[in-house]
Amino acid sequence: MRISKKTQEKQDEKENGLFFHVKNLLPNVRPERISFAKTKFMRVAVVGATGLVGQKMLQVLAERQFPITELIPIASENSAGNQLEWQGKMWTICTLQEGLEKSPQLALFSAGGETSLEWAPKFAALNCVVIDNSSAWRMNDDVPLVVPEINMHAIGTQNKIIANPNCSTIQMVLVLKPLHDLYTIKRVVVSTYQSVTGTGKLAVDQLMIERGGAQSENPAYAHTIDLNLIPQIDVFQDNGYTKEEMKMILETKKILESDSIAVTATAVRVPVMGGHSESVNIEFENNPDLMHLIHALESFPGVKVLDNPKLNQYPMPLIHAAESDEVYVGRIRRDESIPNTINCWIVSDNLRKGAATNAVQIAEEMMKKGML
Ligand code: 2RA
Repeated sequence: MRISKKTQEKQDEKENGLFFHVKNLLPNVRPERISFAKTKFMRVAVVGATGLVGQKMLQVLAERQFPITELIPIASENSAGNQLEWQGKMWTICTLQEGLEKSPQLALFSAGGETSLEWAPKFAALNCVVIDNSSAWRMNDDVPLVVPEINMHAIGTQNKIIANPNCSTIQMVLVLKPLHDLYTIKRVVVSTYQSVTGTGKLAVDQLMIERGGAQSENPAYAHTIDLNLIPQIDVFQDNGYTKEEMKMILETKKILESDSIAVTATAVRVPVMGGHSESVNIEFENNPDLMHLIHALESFPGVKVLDNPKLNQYPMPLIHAAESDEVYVGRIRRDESIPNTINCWIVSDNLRKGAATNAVQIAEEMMKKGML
């Protein structure tokens, strides 16, 4: 599916002339393969292996040829004992306790905050590196919150639990980072348009059942999602913001290592597959040069600029982001209502760069540094 999409894009490129500001449209560049010879054993646990993110983690581990000698898929007691196929072999799904007893060197957790709070320290105590996709550890001062292109330096040899940021934060900070380095960000105003895949299988089922004209008997949301928008992601906090909005605010400051960046967010669930989208207004201390700013984005790893208004080209979740590891940015323009400010539109596959790919990249970088 990815190949045909890229082929179509290349065809479009030929027909329309060169895309403005597009670095390249080649399929994702995979990192150099980690030498398997150097890694005699790599027992890797995937906690939450049957969920949407867990399944994507397995897909990304296989695609990137992460050197695994033993896969330890872990899921709920209900699934334990079932077989799961991965890389042409059958692997038995374990409980957390069974997985712990297999003493993995790496565990990718995506099974919710409570599971992570209880079990991540138990795995870490056995010298296992835990990369946790829940929000449980993200704001803990002793736990690095990492996007590899930005702050691998936050991980020290003492860190056994590493937090994977929230999906909507990852795609935003990848765009903010090169711009903050150039012009110093004062304030960010973001509104999100988040795919149902961010909630999980139940939400995808709800959308599809509603699209078929029926009502889900076990809905993920309190409201209809098909042909609707829900301006609530996660639970409300005392200040009137949702937990998702507060994650974006707090995690951005931690990853960019700047308490002075003011962030305000409105997070909205939309009946969309393929990725999360964000309308982002960024105010700088210094007046940005738009061409220079675009060049900085084009040069930043993991970011692709797709911005050609004359040809109606801008990033879209289903068309560009789905099954891609890139963070796409377009609609880059000055906010003419206020000095030193731009608007842009950021789109990325929330299950890949927003979750699985980022987690696997952290593990790859730790291996390269001899931390794993
Ligand atoms: C969502 N950000 O989209 C969440 C998933 N981590 O609901």
